Amino acid sequence: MTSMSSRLLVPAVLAAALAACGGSNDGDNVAAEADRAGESAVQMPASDAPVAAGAAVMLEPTEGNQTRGELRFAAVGDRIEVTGTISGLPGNSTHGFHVHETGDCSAPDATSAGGHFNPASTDHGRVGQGEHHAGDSDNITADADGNATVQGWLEGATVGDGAATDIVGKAVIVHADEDDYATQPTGNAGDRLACGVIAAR
Ligand SMILES: [Cu+2]
Ligand SMILES: [Zn+2]
Repeated sequence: MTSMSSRLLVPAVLAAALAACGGSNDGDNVAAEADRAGESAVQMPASDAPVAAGAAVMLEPTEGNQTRGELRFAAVGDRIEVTGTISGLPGNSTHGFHVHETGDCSAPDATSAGGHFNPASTDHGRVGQGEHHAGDSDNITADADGNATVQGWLEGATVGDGAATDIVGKAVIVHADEDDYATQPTGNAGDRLACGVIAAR
């Protein structure tokens, strides 16, 4: 800024603008500080407003396998959308993928996770096509590098509401083979490559 003494005759509006930019007017700065303090003191809305229900799972390999991944579950309408990535699969392969009834991955082969999550006591099948388990989701497909992008969904399940249909605390299993959506009660999807327990988030 040039010498203030040469600008004594500038219009008052411009002088005020310069003061605001330059911060040379202590009186204005004090007033501005007071305004900011007033704004920050305004009460924020109560923070207990409902947020979208969601959960997540970290999948870890079972004994002798390398399959792992991270998935998220989000309630969208009356479905649960499942998104995430899984790695360490054989290249260009297809695998059954379900929520299982017991949140216990402690067995080396993850059989501790039990059968498919089935709170409605229905037959195994394919989500969106007639009768199926609440834990049934479509097969996942790995690319040539063994990575799969998951964009599946569940029907008949809920997230975080504590109901019998709640998937929080249940397990997710990635299988060695593809689900045929027909064989009872497993879809004949074979061994368990990875397991994780679903946690609310
Ligand atoms: Cu399964
Ligand atoms: Zn099933």
